[in-house]
Amino acid sequence: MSKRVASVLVTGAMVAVLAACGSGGGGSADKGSGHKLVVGFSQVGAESGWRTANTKSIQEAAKKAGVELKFSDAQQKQENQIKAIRSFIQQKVDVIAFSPVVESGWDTVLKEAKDAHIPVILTDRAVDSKDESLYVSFLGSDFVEEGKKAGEWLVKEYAAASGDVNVVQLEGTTGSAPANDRKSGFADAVKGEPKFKVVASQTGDFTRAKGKEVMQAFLKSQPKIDVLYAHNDDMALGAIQAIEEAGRKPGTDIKIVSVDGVKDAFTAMSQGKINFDVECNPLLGDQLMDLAKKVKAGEQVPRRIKTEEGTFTPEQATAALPNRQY
Ligand code: GZL
Repeated sequence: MSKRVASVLVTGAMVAVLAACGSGGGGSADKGSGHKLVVGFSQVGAESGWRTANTKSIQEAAKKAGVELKFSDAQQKQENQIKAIRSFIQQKVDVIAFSPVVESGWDTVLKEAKDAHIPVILTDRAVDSKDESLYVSFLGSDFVEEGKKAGEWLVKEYAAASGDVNVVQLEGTTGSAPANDRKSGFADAVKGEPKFKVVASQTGDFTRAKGKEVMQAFLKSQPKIDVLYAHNDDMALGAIQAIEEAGRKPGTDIKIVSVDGVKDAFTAMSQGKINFDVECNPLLGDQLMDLAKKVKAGEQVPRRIKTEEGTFTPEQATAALPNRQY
């Protein structure tokens, strides 16, 4: 069974303080000052099973840690996240945390938070800002690594194949860190193997509906599809519907490699419909609350905290299904 390691791997000179702070659970976050720690969190949306698990993890962790959480759902719109951050600044929250829906366009509002002396923590997705003073820490996965793992599996899976292997790619939200990085990591992993041809690549915006719609278009426009690489399970699950409605067998006629590792994808794997899944861990809540407490207390925290994740074959997913939390 693939080892699912959600340990914290700390980069940079700082010593990891997260492990020392235990589960972050229990007790109030006010350290006897009487003031409850207030965190403003701007969430991308509710576009996928991964996202709802991430939201649940953050909300439950806040409750457990005695943190007052002001939570806003941006419905995948950057302007809504910017509005939410401005509102948190007006409310003078202690810490702002968010998962940026796209990488660019954050400097202005993050500068406003900095001028208001409110520290910002990035979770899940990164920003491409050059000014590192605009946030204190980034907690989340390495998406390039995830794309690489998907590509490496494909290279192994088709090691004996001689002819062209036609790949279609369902990309995540345009401009988002996971879409950019999972695409580049995958491309790097297969670039030495000319047999792999990415014959079509388009965004499915991380949703089932769009994933299905784009896969329907691929099936119409592409004479030969051997593999689907989906940047998340929800798009893969939508694509499975399209493949089956076209009278083809997902996992057999068209092999599928995906990312996230949500329960519904594990069920599809147990049915032979998805061939490999690269895990992306959404359970960041406890680590985020521990970070927020330390940041508020003025303690040193790591600039980059990377969650370690596993990969799953159908056998491993089937075995993991009964205990899968999300
Ligand atoms: C990855 C996260 C992505 C997931 C998708 O950390 O940002 O967004 O892979 C989700 O399921 O929509």
